[in-house]
Order: sequence, then C-alpha cells, then structure tokens
Amino acid sequence: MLSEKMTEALNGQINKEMYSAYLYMDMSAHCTYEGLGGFANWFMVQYQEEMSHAMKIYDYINEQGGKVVLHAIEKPPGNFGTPLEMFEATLKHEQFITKSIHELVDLAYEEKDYATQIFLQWFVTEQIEEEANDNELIAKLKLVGNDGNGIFMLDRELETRTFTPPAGEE
Ligand code: OFO
Repeated sequence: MLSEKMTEALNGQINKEMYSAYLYMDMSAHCTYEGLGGFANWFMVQYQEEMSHAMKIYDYINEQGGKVVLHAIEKPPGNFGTPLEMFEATLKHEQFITKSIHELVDLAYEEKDYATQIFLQWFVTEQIEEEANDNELIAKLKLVGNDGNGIFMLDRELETRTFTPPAGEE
C-alpha cells in the first residue's frame, strides 16, 4: 500500500523518465540529421531504456493499488551541439535523475515503506550504470577531439548498441 505522498512522488518520477525518453529521442533525431547514425542508434536505445523505466514505475504503482496520474511532458531544449556537448548534457541530466531517485529513497525510508525501498534499489543501481556510460563516452570524445576519423570510428562502435529489457520485462 502506497501513501498519497509516495504515489505522487512516484508519478512525478514517471514524468521525469518520460521526459528523459523524449529528450533522448530528440537527440537521436538530431544525430540522424547530422549524419551520425551510430550516435542516433545509441540515443534511440537510451529512449527505449527510459520508456522501460517509466513503465516499471507505472506497473509498480498499479500493483500496489495506487493511481497512476500522467502529467504533461516538457519540450526538450533542442540545439544540442557537438557529440561531446550532447553527452555532457546527458550526464548532467542523469545526475539530476539520480538525485531524484535518491529523494524517493529518502521518502520511502521516512515513511517506513519497505516495499518501495526494495523496489527503488533497482533504480539506484541503474543510475550508477547510466552515469558510468556517459562518463566513458565523454572521456572517449575528449580523446578524439575534432578528429573526423575518430568520430567516424566511435559512430560505428555506437551502432552496435542494442536494447535489453530489464529483468521481468522481456
Ligand atoms: Fe531512467 O535513467 Fe536515465 O533518465
């Protein structure tokens, strides 16, 4: 059973995950337009991941007998710039999401909501991976700099990323 406050906070997180999906979908379109198919693929897989995060919370609220309430999704900022700038913006956004997940965990502890504490552990771990992926790509892009060949090679590497649904959602 979820408290009203917890339900509202989880609904807020659905919206943030949906915004993340929207943001990465837009970044993917930007990369396609710029002729960077591999980067576009990476962001489209990220879009799929974010949708699955939103659905995980959606299913959890339903399972707990809470009411899912969907809010408007904000427009992404556009003007994404270079691949390096895009990944720096992605990392910044993921740090914001990590903070939001940690605030949910704080609330679950405050409310002695043991089920939600356990449910959120998956997201805590996932955020470590999200930030690590972005940091790795930022490091590679810094190494490559403005070298067109390096960007081309990295684009080919990112072409291979595929979406794996989280356990229980296959
Ligand atoms: Fe859902 O992890 Fe990114 O935002």
